Amino acid sequence: MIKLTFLSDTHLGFDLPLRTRVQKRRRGEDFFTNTRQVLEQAIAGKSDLIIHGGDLFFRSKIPAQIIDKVYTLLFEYADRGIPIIIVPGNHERSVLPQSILLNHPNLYVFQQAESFEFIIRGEKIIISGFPNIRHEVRAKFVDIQAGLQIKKQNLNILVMHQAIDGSQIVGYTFRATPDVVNIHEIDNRYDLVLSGHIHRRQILTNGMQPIIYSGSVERTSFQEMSEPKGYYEIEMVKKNTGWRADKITFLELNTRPMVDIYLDEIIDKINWQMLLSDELKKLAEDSIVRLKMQNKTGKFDCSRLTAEKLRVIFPDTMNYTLSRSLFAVKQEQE
Ligand SMILES: [Mn+2]
Repeated sequence: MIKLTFLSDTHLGFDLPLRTRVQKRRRGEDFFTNTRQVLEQAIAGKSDLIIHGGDLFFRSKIPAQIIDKVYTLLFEYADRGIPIIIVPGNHERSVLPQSILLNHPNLYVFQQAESFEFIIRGEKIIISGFPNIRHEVRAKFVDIQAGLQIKKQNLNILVMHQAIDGSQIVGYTFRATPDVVNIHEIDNRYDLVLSGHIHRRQILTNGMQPIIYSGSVERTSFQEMSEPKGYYEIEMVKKNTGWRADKITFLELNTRPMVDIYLDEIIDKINWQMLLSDELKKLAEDSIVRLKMQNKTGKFDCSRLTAEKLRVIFPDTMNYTLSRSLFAVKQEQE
């Protein structure tokens, strides 16, 4: 049996400014905490390989200090003996920043379409993959795949960072467009397909092999507010007919609650600050709050919601964001 830990979309560096004028809670450390948690559990659970499906960082231009913080973390776990394989995502512009820390022999990063070989307990495992293709992946996929190694008797795994036919986010299913991989073109000799990019965890199938999205390790937007976050542990077993995914387990990570507060009944009252504060007292103290309007066409004075005032109302343990609906209201008044 070969045990894999699969995570993706860690978006490290998100909401982690280096110098800030105002001291307030940032969400950045939550992403590091969950990433570390996955790596820690992979070690404790004796995974043979850790695979990261991309969007390691939250964007392509990253301050050096954050690059070092991320790579130091990877280096630390690679040094504990488990190979870590990473496919660069779209947020990295398909290339990870260079660093001496990436030279650890247990760190593998796809620089192009290529295949990495591992021998584990006498079994040959080939992990093939390619950095995110931003445009027209559907037209390119067959050619890319042809450049990858695949041998029937080995455990063959394909890793990517793409939308695939049938993958879903809230209210949308990706299908048959130029930037979506054709699920029927995935080589049936792969025993397992792993992908990053879609932040909702899900398993697709084309009748050939499981196609797994682990989703993001924390919520990057309110679109993901109702989705559990975590990663997968996958046990591959060699049967007479070949390798099979014998056990696929989603392991949930702690996430902070995301909550919407509607201001319609509050915003025009003289004591709106107190009313909002009362609403916040009903929430978990680490909530991430979005302020919203239900009635977007009403005449409300949203200019009251200055950062200065909100900072006083919100406890330091919370984060808040303003919904676009508030700005829509404001515009209508002008
Ligand atoms: Mn992502």
